[in-house]
Amino acid sequence: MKEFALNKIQLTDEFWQGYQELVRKETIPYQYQVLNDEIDVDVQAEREDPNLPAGKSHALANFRIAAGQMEGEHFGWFFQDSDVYKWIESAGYSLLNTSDPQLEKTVDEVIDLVAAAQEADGYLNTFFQLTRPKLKYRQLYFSHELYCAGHLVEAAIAYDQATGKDKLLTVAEKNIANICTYFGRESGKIQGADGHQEIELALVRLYEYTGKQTYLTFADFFLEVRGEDPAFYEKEILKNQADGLSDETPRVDLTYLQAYDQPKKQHEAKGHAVRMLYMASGMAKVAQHTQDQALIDACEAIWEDIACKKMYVTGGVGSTVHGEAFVGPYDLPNDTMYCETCAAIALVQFSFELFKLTNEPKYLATMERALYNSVLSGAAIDGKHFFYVNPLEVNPQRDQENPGKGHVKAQRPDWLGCACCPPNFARMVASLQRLVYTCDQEKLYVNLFVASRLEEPDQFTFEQTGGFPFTEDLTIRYQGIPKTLIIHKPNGLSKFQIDSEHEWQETNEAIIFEAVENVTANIRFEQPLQILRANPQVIQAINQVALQRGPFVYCIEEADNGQALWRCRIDPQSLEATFSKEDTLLPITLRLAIKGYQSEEWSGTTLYEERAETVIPRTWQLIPYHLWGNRGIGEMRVWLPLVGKK
Ligand code: FUB
Ligand code: ZN
Repeated sequence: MKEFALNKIQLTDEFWQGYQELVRKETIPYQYQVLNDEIDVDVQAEREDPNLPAGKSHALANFRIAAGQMEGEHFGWFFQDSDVYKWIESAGYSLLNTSDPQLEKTVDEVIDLVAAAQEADGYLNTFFQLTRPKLKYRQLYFSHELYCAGHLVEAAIAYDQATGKDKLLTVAEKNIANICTYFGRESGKIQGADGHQEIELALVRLYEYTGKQTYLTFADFFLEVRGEDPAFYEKEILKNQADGLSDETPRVDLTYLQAYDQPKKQHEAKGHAVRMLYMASGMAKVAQHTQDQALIDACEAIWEDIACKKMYVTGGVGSTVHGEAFVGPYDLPNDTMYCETCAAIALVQFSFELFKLTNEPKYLATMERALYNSVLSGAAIDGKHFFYVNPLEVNPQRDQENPGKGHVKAQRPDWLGCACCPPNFARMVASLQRLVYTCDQEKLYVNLFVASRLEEPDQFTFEQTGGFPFTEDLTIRYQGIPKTLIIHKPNGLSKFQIDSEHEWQETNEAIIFEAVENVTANIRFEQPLQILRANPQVIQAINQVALQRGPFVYCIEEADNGQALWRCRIDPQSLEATFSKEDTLLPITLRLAIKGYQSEEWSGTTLYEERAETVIPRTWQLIPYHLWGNRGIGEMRVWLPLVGKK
């Protein structure tokens, strides 16, 4: 199964077009100003640690210094270059959607700068160029050189697609050629993988874009070589010491790096969440072309481990700040977790690639859960403030007093010293339409209810119209060569009613029109409120429920309900729910009011006492989770405790 080039899909969806416009008009210009240090913004460290870079971005300045256009020193994380690449990628997609000569000119200038910073042999990484040139490709246990190269490749493809300008693609291919001269199976070449995965998936994309087989071969190589020799990084460190190049003696955590074994032999999600999911996306992409059964089995097992044991109801992943990582099964704390925006984006990506690999609809359900909740919560509604960590429960005062929660912020900062998430959010939203459709020889798959028009010249047009998730209907029209339409049903919809002159079949997951040439169908459905419980092994959610409607998980916030949200109590039997249009947070969203209870105020000063809880009736106001944190600092929670005795 394959996806469509972005320019074949025209979004008409009010909700997603709104987000794409926000990214185009606000996020992309703002991010450029931050990367260029033009505006005075509060650049916060991602967690409380005085040693972490903060205060400014300096990402473009690093390129200017490397290009010899400016005096100075490298500043910021050793992967700061990738912020620029992801910004170019989002600008590329945005230009594909809407032409903008001023933005294009700015991107051209940035690309000229990137090209100027590249060394004659193709090497490009401002951190190593400016701080430790003798250690290029020699500190893979942390380096991110190939991670940055991967993001460069993805940016180059987006910009070439959008504008037909291939200058960045030339830079990227030259950089990859440089990597290929140093890495490989031949003797004397490096037989190890980068500390942070990304190159694997990017090389497959480059293969798909250029048709050059060598890129697929190298993607496969980087997956084969990771963990093949678990002592690789230790040897690298010792060699640097022996050669007098570095006296660093870091502890290498092979689990964190997913280098304890070869990826195809890994069957659980372990270690750093973004690395894990970028690697898994690369595995699924390689397997689409090689049909390597070991890789397919590993991908499926890793995904099951995540979706059935390690994912939050919001689609967030990464239960701990320690190593920004996965932990054991069912351990899903709501207020100390990580749930990095990049990890949710990576889960969307991995699920999508697995769907392309297997045709299994369960992957789409997870993709949708992460997309509408943990990904969208990554940015504020002004498009200029960003979460790195996406908690499910916040109590600002307690969080502030607890050093174990230093990473949990109740308000999205202007920017982050480690700014991987903000431009990742922008590129995901700007390229959203790529997730909506896929196809194979006979079938067209409609993966999401997102109003849009798909045109495959000389073959077919497909259109879906409707206001999902804010209305309960969808009209589809297909015209063209005979195709089977598989229309995937989004999460939590029920009672489908289909009007069409053509026959259809309905399964739990999809509505199917077999081999049609010309079909119109009106689809109506219900979006009931879902009262979700977690598997009881998730002890953090025992005796609590989460509320969801369509794709949106809901939360309660202090802004609507006052403080002490822990006093909220719910009775699923008598929970009367009313949805109403809300237009102060987004042009459209649905606010939810539910009849529940509030627990008594604990009178007296005791900490423990034998007493029964009493409750009084109370209405609680909820908003979609992705919109929390847009109205000042305050409490928030997703899981709501069940009432005991009334
Ligand atoms: O290391 C690059 C990115 O920065 C990771 O993917 C994020 O988790 C953050 O650590
Ligand atoms: Zn991130």
